[in-house]
Amino acid sequence: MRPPPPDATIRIPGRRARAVAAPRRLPLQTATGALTEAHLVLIDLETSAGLVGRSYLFVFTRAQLRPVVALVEAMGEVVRGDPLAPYEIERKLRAHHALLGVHNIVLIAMSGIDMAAWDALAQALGRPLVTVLGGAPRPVRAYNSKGLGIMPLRALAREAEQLVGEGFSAVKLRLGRPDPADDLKAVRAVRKAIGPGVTLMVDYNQGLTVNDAILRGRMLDDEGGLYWIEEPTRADDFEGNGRIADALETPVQIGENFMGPEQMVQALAAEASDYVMPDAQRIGGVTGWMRAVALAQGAGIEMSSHLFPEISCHLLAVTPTCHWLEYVDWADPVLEQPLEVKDGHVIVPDAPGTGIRWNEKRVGKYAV
Ligand code: SMN
Ligand code: MG
Repeated sequence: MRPPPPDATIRIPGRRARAVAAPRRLPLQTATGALTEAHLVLIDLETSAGLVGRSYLFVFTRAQLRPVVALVEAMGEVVRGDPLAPYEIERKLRAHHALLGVHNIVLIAMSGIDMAAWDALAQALGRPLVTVLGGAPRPVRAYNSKGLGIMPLRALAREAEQLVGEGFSAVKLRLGRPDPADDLKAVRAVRKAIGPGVTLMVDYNQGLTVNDAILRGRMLDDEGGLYWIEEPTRADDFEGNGRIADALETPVQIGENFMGPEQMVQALAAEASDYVMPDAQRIGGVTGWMRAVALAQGAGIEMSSHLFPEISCHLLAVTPTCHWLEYVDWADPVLEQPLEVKDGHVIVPDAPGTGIRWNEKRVGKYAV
Protein backbone atom coordinates (compact mmCIF):
# COMPACT_ATOMS: atom_id res chain seq x y z
CA MET A 1 0.00 0.00 0.00
CA ARG A 2 1.35 3.43 -0.92
CA PRO A 3 1.46 5.88 1.99
CA PRO A 4 -0.78 8.93 1.72
CA PRO A 5 1.03 11.98 0.27
CA PRO A 6 2.69 14.22 2.86
CA ASP A 7 0.89 17.36 1.69
CA ALA A 8 -1.63 17.49 4.49
CA THR A 9 -2.70 20.70 6.18
CA ILE A 10 -3.80 21.15 9.75
CA ARG A 11 -7.52 20.95 10.33
CA ILE A 12 -9.00 21.77 13.69
CA PRO A 13 -12.05 19.74 14.64
CA GLY A 14 -14.11 20.08 17.81
CA ARG A 15 -11.91 17.95 20.01
CA ARG A 16 -8.26 19.03 20.23
CA ALA A 17 -6.93 18.72 23.75
CA ARG A 18 -8.33 16.71 26.62
CA ALA A 19 -7.36 16.54 30.27
CA VAL A 20 -7.05 13.26 32.13
CA ALA A 21 -5.93 12.25 35.61
CA ALA A 22 -4.61 8.71 35.28
CA PRO A 23 -4.04 6.52 38.31
CA ARG A 24 -0.41 5.77 39.27
CA ARG A 25 0.65 2.39 40.50
CA LEU A 26 3.55 3.84 42.49
CA PRO A 27 3.04 7.28 44.07
CA LEU A 28 6.23 9.35 43.96
CA GLN A 29 7.38 11.77 46.67
CA THR A 30 10.18 14.13 45.60
CA ALA A 31 12.01 16.80 47.59
CA THR A 32 9.84 19.47 46.01
CA GLY A 33 6.45 17.83 45.46
CA ALA A 34 4.43 14.61 45.43
CA LEU A 35 2.89 12.86 42.45
CA THR A 36 -0.16 10.75 43.21
CA GLU A 37 -1.86 10.78 39.79
CA ALA A 38 -0.56 11.45 36.27
CA HIS A 39 -2.13 14.69 35.03
CA LEU A 40 -1.96 14.53 31.26
CA VAL A 41 -3.15 16.74 28.43
CA LEU A 42 -3.87 14.57 25.39
CA ILE A 43 -3.52 16.30 22.04
CA ASP A 44 -5.20 15.21 18.79
CA LEU A 45 -4.02 17.25 15.82
CA GLU A 46 -6.26 16.43 12.88
CA THR A 47 -5.12 16.96 9.31
CA SER A 48 -6.81 17.29 5.94
CA ALA A 49 -5.43 13.88 4.93
CA GLY A 50 -7.57 12.33 7.68
CA LEU A 51 -4.50 11.59 9.78
CA VAL A 52 -4.49 12.42 13.48
CA GLY A 53 -1.16 13.33 15.10
CA ARG A 54 -1.08 12.58 18.81
CA SER A 55 1.01 13.65 21.76
CA TYR A 56 0.60 14.24 25.46
CA LEU A 57 1.83 16.79 27.95
CA PHE A 58 2.45 16.27 31.63
CA VAL A 59 1.56 18.73 34.39
CA PHE A 60 1.80 18.33 38.11
CA THR A 61 -1.62 19.21 39.53
CA ARG A 62 -5.22 18.98 38.32
CA ALA A 63 -5.49 22.76 38.43
CA GLN A 64 -2.67 23.08 35.88
CA LEU A 65 -4.55 21.00 33.29
CA ARG A 66 -7.08 23.63 32.25
CA PRO A 67 -4.67 26.47 31.33
CA VAL A 68 -2.52 24.09 29.28
CA VAL A 69 -5.57 22.70 27.44
CA ALA A 70 -6.63 26.29 26.69
CA LEU A 71 -3.16 27.21 25.38
CA VAL A 72 -2.96 24.14 23.14
CA GLU A 73 -6.39 24.88 21.68
CA ALA A 74 -5.53 28.53 21.09
CA MET A 75 -2.31 27.51 19.31
CA GLY A 76 -4.26 25.01 17.21
CA GLU A 77 -6.34 27.94 15.96
CA VAL A 78 -3.19 29.88 15.06
CA VAL A 79 -1.95 27.09 12.74
CA ARG A 80 -5.34 26.04 11.35
CA GLY A 81 -5.08 25.44 7.60
CA ASP A 82 -1.27 25.60 7.61
CA PRO A 83 0.90 22.94 5.98
CA LEU A 84 1.92 20.00 8.16
CA ALA A 85 5.49 21.31 8.42
CA PRO A 86 6.75 21.31 12.03
CA TYR A 87 9.61 23.77 11.45
CA GLU A 88 7.17 26.26 9.90
CA ILE A 89 4.69 25.72 12.73
CA GLU A 90 7.47 26.37 15.25
CA ARG A 91 8.49 29.58 13.52
CA LYS A 92 4.90 30.84 13.45
CA LEU A 93 4.08 29.94 17.05
CA ARG A 94 7.33 31.44 18.37
CA ALA A 95 6.63 34.70 16.55
CA HIS A 96 3.02 34.69 17.75
CA HIS A 97 4.08 34.36 21.41
CA ALA A 98 7.18 36.55 21.37
CA LEU A 99 5.59 39.34 23.40
CA LEU A 100 4.29 36.96 26.08
CA GLY A 101 7.56 35.02 26.13
CA VAL A 102 8.25 31.49 24.92
CA HIS A 103 8.76 29.88 28.31
CA ASN A 104 7.17 27.37 30.62
CA ILE A 105 3.54 26.52 29.77
CA VAL A 106 3.64 28.49 26.51
CA LEU A 107 6.64 26.44 25.44
CA ILE A 108 5.08 23.26 26.85
CA ALA A 109 1.91 23.76 24.78
CA MET A 110 4.02 24.54 21.69
CA SER A 111 6.03 21.38 22.27
CA GLY A 112 2.80 19.38 22.44
CA ILE A 113 1.65 20.74 19.07
CA ASP A 114 5.12 20.06 17.65
CA MET A 115 5.19 16.43 18.81
CA ALA A 116 1.68 15.82 17.43
CA ALA A 117 2.65 17.45 14.11
CA TRP A 118 5.74 15.21 13.77
CA ASP A 119 3.59 12.18 14.60
CA ALA A 120 1.11 13.14 11.86
CA LEU A 121 3.93 13.82 9.39
CA ALA A 122 5.58 10.44 10.06
CA GLN A 123 2.18 8.75 9.67
CA ALA A 124 1.70 10.61 6.36
CA LEU A 125 5.02 9.17 5.21
CA GLY A 126 4.00 5.73 6.49
CA ARG A 127 7.14 5.35 8.64
CA PRO A 128 8.14 5.38 12.30
CA LEU A 129 9.32 8.81 13.51
CA VAL A 130 12.89 7.56 14.03
CA THR A 131 13.12 6.70 10.33
CA VAL A 132 11.69 10.06 9.26
CA LEU A 133 14.45 11.67 11.36
CA GLY A 134 17.01 9.72 9.38
CA GLY A 135 17.67 6.97 11.89
CA ALA A 136 16.72 3.34 12.32
CA PRO A 137 14.71 1.67 15.07
CA ARG A 138 17.03 0.17 17.66
CA PRO A 139 16.74 -0.73 21.35
CA VAL A 140 17.53 2.24 23.60
CA ARG A 141 19.13 1.66 27.00
CA ALA A 142 16.84 2.77 29.80
CA TYR A 143 16.77 3.21 33.57
CA ASN A 144 13.66 2.43 35.56
CA SER A 145 12.44 5.68 37.09
CA LYS A 146 8.89 4.75 38.02
CA GLY A 147 9.39 4.85 41.76
CA LEU A 148 12.00 5.21 44.52
CA GLY A 149 10.63 8.42 45.96
CA ILE A 150 11.25 9.71 49.45
CA MET A 151 9.72 6.89 51.49
CA PRO A 152 10.42 4.59 54.47
CA LEU A 153 13.53 2.43 54.03
CA ARG A 154 11.92 -0.97 54.11
CA ALA A 155 9.37 -0.08 51.42
CA LEU A 156 12.16 1.61 49.45
CA ALA A 157 14.31 -1.53 49.41
CA ARG A 158 11.32 -3.63 48.30
CA GLU A 159 10.49 -1.19 45.51
CA ALA A 160 14.13 -1.10 44.35
CA GLU A 161 14.16 -4.89 44.04
CA GLN A 162 10.89 -4.78 42.14
CA LEU A 163 12.14 -2.14 39.66
CA VAL A 164 15.35 -4.05 38.92
CA GLY A 165 13.31 -7.26 38.74
CA GLU A 166 11.56 -5.81 35.69
CA GLY A 167 14.80 -6.37 33.77
CA PHE A 168 16.52 -2.99 34.11
CA SER A 169 20.22 -2.47 34.81
CA ALA A 170 19.71 1.02 36.32
CA VAL A 171 17.29 2.85 38.65
CA LYS A 172 16.95 6.39 40.02
CA LEU A 173 16.40 7.31 43.65
CA ARG A 174 14.95 10.65 44.83
CA LEU A 175 16.79 12.33 47.70
CA GLY A 176 16.37 15.48 49.80
CA ARG A 177 15.23 14.37 53.23
CA PRO A 178 15.69 17.06 55.93
CA ASP A 179 18.55 15.11 57.59
CA PRO A 180 21.41 14.22 55.18
CA ALA A 181 22.10 11.11 57.28
CA ASP A 182 18.65 9.80 56.35
CA ASP A 183 19.44 10.26 52.64
CA LEU A 184 22.62 8.27 53.16
CA LYS A 185 20.63 5.47 54.80
CA ALA A 186 18.30 5.46 51.78
CA VAL A 187 21.22 5.20 49.35
CA ARG A 188 22.68 2.31 51.35
CA ALA A 189 19.32 0.51 51.60
CA VAL A 190 18.79 0.75 47.84
CA ARG A 191 22.38 -0.27 47.02
CA LYS A 192 22.01 -3.30 49.29
CA ALA A 193 18.72 -4.24 47.63
CA ILE A 194 19.95 -3.92 44.02
CA GLY A 195 23.51 -5.20 44.47
CA PRO A 196 26.79 -3.70 43.24
CA GLY A 197 26.24 -4.27 39.50
CA VAL A 198 23.18 -2.06 39.02
CA THR A 199 23.65 1.60 38.02
CA LEU A 200 22.17 4.01 40.57
CA MET A 201 21.33 7.66 39.89
CA VAL A 202 20.00 10.12 42.51
CA ASP A 203 17.81 13.21 42.09
CA TYR A 204 17.35 16.11 44.54
CA ASN A 205 14.66 17.80 42.43
CA GLN A 206 16.23 21.24 43.01
CA GLY A 207 15.79 20.88 46.77
CA LEU A 208 19.16 22.18 48.06
CA THR A 209 21.12 25.42 48.29
CA VAL A 210 24.43 25.44 46.42
CA ASN A 211 26.46 25.12 49.62
CA ASP A 212 24.30 22.33 51.03
CA ALA A 213 24.52 20.54 47.69
CA ILE A 214 28.32 20.62 47.92
CA LEU A 215 28.31 19.32 51.49
CA ARG A 216 25.77 16.59 50.75
CA GLY A 217 27.43 15.81 47.44
CA ARG A 218 30.79 15.21 49.16
CA MET A 219 29.05 12.81 51.50
CA LEU A 220 27.74 10.92 48.46
CA ASP A 221 31.18 11.08 46.78
CA ASP A 222 32.60 9.31 49.83
CA GLU A 223 29.89 6.70 49.60
CA GLY A 224 31.06 5.94 46.06
CA GLY A 225 29.32 4.30 43.18
CA LEU A 226 26.61 6.82 42.33
CA TYR A 227 26.29 7.39 38.60
CA TRP A 228 24.98 10.97 38.70
CA ILE A 229 23.54 13.57 41.07
CA GLU A 230 20.55 15.25 39.40
CA GLU A 231 19.22 18.76 39.91
CA PRO A 232 20.95 19.39 43.23
CA THR A 233 19.85 23.03 43.27
CA ARG A 234 17.56 25.48 41.45
CA ALA A 235 17.51 24.32 37.84
CA ASP A 236 18.14 27.73 36.25
CA ASP A 237 21.07 28.64 38.51
CA PHE A 238 23.63 27.52 35.94
CA GLU A 239 26.53 29.19 37.73
CA GLY A 240 25.56 27.50 41.01
CA ASN A 241 25.17 24.11 39.37
CA GLY A 242 28.59 24.62 37.80
CA ARG A 243 30.16 25.28 41.20
CA ILE A 244 28.59 22.07 42.51
CA ALA A 245 29.81 20.08 39.49
CA ASP A 246 33.33 21.47 40.01
CA ALA A 247 33.36 20.57 43.69
CA LEU A 248 32.15 16.97 43.31
CA GLU A 249 33.58 13.75 41.95
CA THR A 250 30.15 12.36 41.07
CA PRO A 251 28.87 13.79 37.78
CA VAL A 252 26.07 16.37 38.03
CA GLN A 253 23.05 15.93 35.74
CA ILE A 254 20.56 18.67 34.81
CA GLY A 255 18.35 19.47 31.82
CA GLU A 256 14.73 18.49 32.49
CA ASN A 257 14.01 22.18 33.05
CA PHE A 258 15.89 23.58 30.05
CA MET A 259 13.33 25.90 28.43
CA GLY A 260 14.19 25.40 24.79
CA PRO A 261 17.58 24.97 23.10
CA GLU A 262 18.34 28.62 23.96
CA GLN A 263 18.54 27.85 27.67
CA MET A 264 20.55 24.71 27.00
CA VAL A 265 23.14 26.88 25.23
CA GLN A 266 23.37 29.05 28.35
CA ALA A 267 23.77 26.00 30.60
CA LEU A 268 26.51 24.54 28.40
CA ALA A 269 28.31 27.89 28.24
CA ALA A 270 28.25 28.07 32.05
CA GLU A 271 29.49 24.46 32.29
CA ALA A 272 26.56 23.91 34.62
CA SER A 273 26.66 20.11 34.54
CA ASP A 274 28.56 17.02 33.43
CA TYR A 275 25.53 15.53 31.65
CA VAL A 276 22.28 16.85 30.17
CA MET A 277 18.77 15.36 30.04
CA PRO A 278 16.30 17.58 28.16
CA ASP A 279 12.59 17.00 28.50
CA ALA A 280 10.58 16.73 25.28
CA GLN A 281 7.85 19.12 26.44
CA ARG A 282 10.29 21.84 27.60
CA ILE A 283 13.04 21.62 25.00
CA GLY A 284 10.51 22.27 22.19
CA GLY A 285 9.26 18.83 21.17
CA VAL A 286 10.94 16.93 18.34
CA THR A 287 12.05 20.18 16.67
CA GLY A 288 13.68 21.50 19.84
CA TRP A 289 15.30 18.13 20.54
CA MET A 290 16.84 17.98 17.06
CA ARG A 291 18.51 21.33 17.77
CA ALA A 292 19.58 20.29 21.26
CA VAL A 293 21.38 17.17 19.98
CA ALA A 294 23.78 19.32 17.99
CA LEU A 295 24.56 21.41 21.07
CA ALA A 296 25.34 18.29 23.10
CA GLN A 297 27.41 16.85 20.26
CA GLY A 298 29.40 20.07 19.93
CA ALA A 299 30.02 20.21 23.66
CA GLY A 300 30.89 16.51 23.76
CA ILE A 301 28.36 15.90 26.50
CA GLU A 302 26.21 12.82 27.06
CA MET A 303 22.48 13.42 26.56
CA SER A 304 19.66 11.51 28.26
CA SER A 305 15.89 12.06 28.17
CA HIS A 306 13.40 13.13 30.83
CA LEU A 307 9.99 11.40 30.98
CA PHE A 308 8.03 10.97 27.66
CA PRO A 309 9.68 7.60 26.87
CA GLU A 310 7.25 7.00 23.98
CA ILE A 311 8.73 9.84 21.94
CA SER A 312 12.16 10.00 23.59
CA CYS A 313 13.04 6.53 22.30
CA HIS A 314 12.74 7.78 18.71
CA LEU A 315 14.77 10.88 19.60
CA LEU A 316 17.57 9.17 21.52
CA ALA A 317 17.99 6.71 18.65
CA VAL A 318 19.18 9.66 16.51
CA THR A 319 21.14 11.43 19.29
CA PRO A 320 24.92 11.25 18.67
CA THR A 321 25.75 11.44 22.39
CA CYS A 322 22.83 9.17 23.44
CA HIS A 323 23.18 8.24 27.12
CA TRP A 324 20.12 6.92 29.03
CA LEU A 325 16.38 6.94 28.43
CA GLU A 326 14.31 7.66 31.54
CA TYR A 327 11.64 4.95 31.59
CA VAL A 328 8.32 5.60 33.33
CA ASP A 329 4.94 4.03 32.55
CA TRP A 330 2.82 6.99 33.63
CA ALA A 331 0.88 7.38 30.37
CA ASP A 332 0.22 3.63 30.07
CA PRO A 333 -3.34 3.85 31.50
CA VAL A 334 -4.47 5.87 28.44
CA LEU A 335 -2.29 4.24 25.77
CA GLU A 336 -3.57 1.56 23.39
CA GLN A 337 -0.10 0.04 23.11
CA PRO A 338 2.34 0.66 26.00
CA LEU A 339 6.04 0.66 25.12
CA GLU A 340 7.81 -2.66 24.95
CA VAL A 341 10.81 -3.03 27.28
CA LYS A 342 13.28 -5.86 26.75
CA ASP A 343 16.45 -6.49 28.76
CA GLY A 344 16.43 -2.95 30.13
CA HIS A 345 16.04 -1.41 26.69
CA VAL A 346 13.02 0.34 25.22
CA ILE A 347 12.04 -1.00 21.81
CA VAL A 348 11.25 1.78 19.34
CA PRO A 349 7.79 0.99 17.89
CA ASP A 350 7.80 -0.03 14.25
CA ALA A 351 4.38 1.51 13.47
CA PRO A 352 3.99 4.71 11.41
CA GLY A 353 4.40 7.86 13.56
CA THR A 354 5.40 7.73 17.21
CA GLY A 355 3.15 4.79 18.05
CA ILE A 356 1.03 6.87 20.46
CA ARG A 357 -2.65 5.89 20.19
CA TRP A 358 -5.33 6.40 22.84
CA ASN A 359 -7.33 3.77 24.60
CA GLU A 360 -10.54 5.79 24.26
CA LYS A 361 -12.43 3.80 26.86
CA ARG A 362 -9.84 4.62 29.51
CA VAL A 363 -9.47 8.20 28.32
CA GLY A 364 -13.20 8.56 28.97
CA LYS A 365 -12.88 6.92 32.36
CA TYR A 366 -10.07 9.22 33.55
CA ALA A 367 -11.32 12.43 31.91
CA VAL A 368 -11.20 15.52 34.11
C1 SMN B 1 10.69 13.98 38.10
C2 SMN B 1 10.34 15.15 37.54
C3 SMN B 1 9.02 15.42 37.28
C4 SMN B 1 8.07 14.50 37.62
C5 SMN B 1 8.45 13.35 38.18
C6 SMN B 1 9.76 13.08 38.44
C7 SMN B 1 12.15 13.72 38.38
C8 SMN B 1 12.78 12.89 37.32
O1 SMN B 1 12.87 14.89 38.46
O2 SMN B 1 13.75 13.33 36.79
O3 SMN B 1 12.28 11.80 37.09
MG1 MG C 1 14.79 14.88 37.77
